[in-house]
Amino acid sequence: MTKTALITGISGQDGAYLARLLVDKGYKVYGALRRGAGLNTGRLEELGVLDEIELLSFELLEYTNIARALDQAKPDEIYNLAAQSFVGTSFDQPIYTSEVDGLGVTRMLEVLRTAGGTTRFYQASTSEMFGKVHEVPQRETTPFYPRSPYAVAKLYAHWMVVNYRESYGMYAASGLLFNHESPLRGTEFVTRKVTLALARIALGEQERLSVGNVDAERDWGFAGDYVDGMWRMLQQTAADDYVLATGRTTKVRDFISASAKALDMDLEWTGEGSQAKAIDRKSGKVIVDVDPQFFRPAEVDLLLGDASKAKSVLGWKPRVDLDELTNMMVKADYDRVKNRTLRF
Ligand code: NAP
Ligand code: G4F
Repeated sequence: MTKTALITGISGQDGAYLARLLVDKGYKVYGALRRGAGLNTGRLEELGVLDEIELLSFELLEYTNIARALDQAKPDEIYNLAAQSFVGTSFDQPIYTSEVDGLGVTRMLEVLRTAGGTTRFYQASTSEMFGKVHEVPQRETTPFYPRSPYAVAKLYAHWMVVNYRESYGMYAASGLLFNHESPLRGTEFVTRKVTLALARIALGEQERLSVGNVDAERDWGFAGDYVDGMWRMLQQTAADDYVLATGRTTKVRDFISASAKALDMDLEWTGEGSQAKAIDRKSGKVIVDVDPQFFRPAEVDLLLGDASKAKSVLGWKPRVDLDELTNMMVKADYDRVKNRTLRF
């Protein structure tokens, strides 16, 4: 029998990859889309899945929109990917972020609970909840210490998922996902900001890239692998929480160097903190510097995940490593800039 899925946050990076995956598995997919000045469907078009899904108008702040989307889609599975997902913005918009990323999830759970039924629910939780980390690597049992309004809101939502599971027996799973990237990543996130800027620099369209804390370390994987993990979490006998991560952590400055290398640039770093700079050895030009406007009031210095539980229970493992991911992102941005096909 054909399964039906409802994906919120369909216009985002993960929404597009998950829609592609579920359509390929034979699902009927409804995508819940926020309508702004225009329809933000570029990523769905890039993966060739826009015409294979049904879009529903949806704003997570509107209780009625959630109820209507559930009524229209009658899904077997819901993937709640919608969120104000940029950590930096959460310091400027802490109340809005809490409303969407925190209370928005309670709204969804309440609508689901009162509707009854057997719909399975996936919540997009995050490694940011580990924040000022208590242990390395981080796993499902690691205590949380959120360091941003985004992470605090996501932690509230995570505990609501656990609470609804324990209180009402709902199938509600929480994915503790470490950073995952792709050519469809938003340009405000550091990996895509870097690959796009360096592609422009290589093509003579930009002089310099300015970033924030180049010593932050992240466990970066490929988004296409992580949506497969989300799906696996909803195929188990009982709902649970799982870390998805690669088990390798890399400094921002090393990601920048590797991206530059993929464009035939050879960077030499000098200075520390706000004085850090990278010079291209071939041209002698400073092409990367640090602008304190990109520092955060509180930083998550190091994330490194242990996905052993997902490996043993879900049979999940990442397939694309960071070197492949870097090359994939650099090539996509280089081609987009060169061919003037940049859309997001
Ligand atoms: P993304 O590209 O920023 O996508 C976020 C999506 O949420 C967009 O479709 C956005 O719609 C939608 N949205 C935002 N506010 C909304 C609202 N008020 N009502 C309805 N929709 C709203 O994020 P992503 O990287 O795909 O991540 C997906 C989810 O996983 C997010 O919840 C994120 O917090 C979480 N997560 C991501 C990562 C990661 O590394 N990517 C890791 C852990 C957890 P618009 O297009 O209209 O803005
Ligand atoms: O790419 P980022 O903005 O990602 P961040 O903050 O880790 O959050 C992402 O991953 C989370 C999972 O852990 C998700 F939950 C969340 O939704 C989002 O997808 O920043 C990564 C690191 C940070 O330490 C930041 O301070 O890079 C550092 N950084 C240094 N310079 C920069 C920059 N980040 C951005 N965005 N821009 C910079 O210029």
